[in-house]
Amino acid sequence: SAVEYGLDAPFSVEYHDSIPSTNARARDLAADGASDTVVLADEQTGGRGRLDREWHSPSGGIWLSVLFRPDVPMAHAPVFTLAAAVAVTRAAREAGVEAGIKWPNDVLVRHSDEERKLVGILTEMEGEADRVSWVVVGIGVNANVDPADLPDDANPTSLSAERDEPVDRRLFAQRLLEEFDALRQDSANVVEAWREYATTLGKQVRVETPGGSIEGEAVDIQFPGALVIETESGREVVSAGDCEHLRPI
Ligand code: BTX
Repeated sequence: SAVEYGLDAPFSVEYHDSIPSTNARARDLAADGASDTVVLADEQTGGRGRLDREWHSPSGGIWLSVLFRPDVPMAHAPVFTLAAAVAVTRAAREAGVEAGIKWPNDVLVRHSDEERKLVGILTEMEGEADRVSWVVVGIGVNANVDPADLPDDANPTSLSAERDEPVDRRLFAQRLLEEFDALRQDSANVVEAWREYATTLGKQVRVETPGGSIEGEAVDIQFPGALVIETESGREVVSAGDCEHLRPI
């Protein structure tokens, strides 16, 4: 069913009942020269995660992509993934759901036995090394969806399952975009805000990267989004793009 979004956001908003992928649509808009645009859908039929994984996007979620053109070098762009994670965590907490952030791009809710995945974030970009041309930050929020309709190997949860009642999607998207807008213009403070919600720091972890696995204590996050791991042989810094999996050990 169509949602009456009518967002009062610092972006122009394009709404779809159903679309293959809001990120793909936002990339097309970028190629046409657009900026400061949000693509929002009730359902995606070809939602994508990182490393070309599938992102299940049934009707009832908040599937959105933010297209903008920040004046930053390419290497700084990962900070916008952190900004999105902070923004969505704040919106979730305002909606009564105690979410936290698992590096690099998951927003989770802790239950006694496990952490369940509430949100996924996928950032894509294009440009030159010294300046990005555009960034698309895709944010998939399991809002009013039944976790039973999502792949259970991912331990999914949703806002409606956590609250036992549906969330007002218009209000949630509005808060999320307001927070994101403020953070994208204040990227130096994003890392600090991120630390406040991080569930990864202080834990023993194993990170799988293309170069092999790295084990140790996750001790800090570094601008623009790398994880610092204290290993037996010293400190290692893993960029978000190199993380294939992160597991507690
Ligand atoms: P990721 O690669 O970190 O996570 C993908 C994995 O998450 C999948 O392999 C699957 O196990 C699990 N998964 C799939 N769907 C869900 C779901 N709805 N809830 C919980 N777990 C799930 C995360 O990638 C990045 C996802 C970004 C999605 C947004 S939605 C708007 C935009 N459009 C688009 O196509 N992608 C982004």
